[in-house]
Amino acid sequence: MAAALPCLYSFRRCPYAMRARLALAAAGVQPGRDLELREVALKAKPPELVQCSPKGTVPVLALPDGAVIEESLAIMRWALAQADPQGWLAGWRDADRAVMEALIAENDGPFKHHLDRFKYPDRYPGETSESHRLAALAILQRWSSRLGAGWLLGDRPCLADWALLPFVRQFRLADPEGFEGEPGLEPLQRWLVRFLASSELAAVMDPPWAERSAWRSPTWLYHLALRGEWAEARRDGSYRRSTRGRSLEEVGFIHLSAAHQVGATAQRFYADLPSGEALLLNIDPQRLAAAGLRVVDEPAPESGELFPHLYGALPLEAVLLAQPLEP
Ligand SMILES: N[C@@H](CCC(=O)N[C@@H](CS)C(=O)NCC(=O)O)C(=O)O
Repeated sequence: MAAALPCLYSFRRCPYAMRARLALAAAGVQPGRDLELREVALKAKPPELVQCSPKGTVPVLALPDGAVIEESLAIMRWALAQADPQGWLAGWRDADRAVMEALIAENDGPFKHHLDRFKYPDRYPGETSESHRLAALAILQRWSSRLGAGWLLGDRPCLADWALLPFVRQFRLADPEGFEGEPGLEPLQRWLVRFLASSELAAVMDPPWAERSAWRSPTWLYHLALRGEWAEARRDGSYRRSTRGRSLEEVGFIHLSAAHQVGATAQRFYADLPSGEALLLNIDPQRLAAAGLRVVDEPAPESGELFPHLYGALPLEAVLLAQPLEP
């Protein structure tokens, strides 16, 4: 049996997860070979993540010996302890490392605080987005003044550059034109542009570092639904399709798949659909049981392979996530 790999729970667009992936990639860690990567949807966290890290944030690195690293910065340090060929931490003096710590603390504390309130004003009623934009900008001005030689601590990037860049990227995304037109920020604008165009960033924003759809938990059940039929079910309050072109009433049960069966089911019955027309429903079997519904494993007529069958209509509250099926 193959040895268990460390497992990284990640979310593609999360700046904390991005910095962790950047460090792991820099250390030469390869998903599939050295690491299992599990992309999660934050609104439907798989039980495996919550079990190993009850606080439920990403990134989380679960090691084969049972240790769990729950903070992005700690994951970066773990990665660099494996290998640090670009010298993110290696080769710097203690005083430089102390400056890195202080910059990262300023980012994770005050800068992130103001960034959230500027970027998501709806989540913070009573707060003025503009005052938070200005407070974040004041921090960016200070960082910018450090970038004379190109990077925060000199002429090569260090841990702090990689730890801060995903957050400055987010600040820009909230108002790209405003950011690019901001006077007196040229060194920081150049620093960010170089990062945005970098092969390092590109590598961790695409598979295998960042899948476009969530990892499938073996503890959940799955059903492929047509977008229109799912929209109808949401209006009606429950879903009553058995499989493509057949209703629950016609068949007597709803066809489901286990995690490992989704790919083959999608290929067999939904491969001709335009992208986005088939949705993968992630179903919590405990919620089915709580609703008094029965799921029975029964053989498919031709292959004899056992598939889960749901006897009854699928209640909306048992569906944790409806995600477009990726080819
Ligand atoms: N201090 C943590 C913060 C991680 C964090 O807050 N991640 C966000 C996503 S960007 C998260 O998982 N939020 C939980 C949620 O949205 O439910 C770290 O450095 O790893």
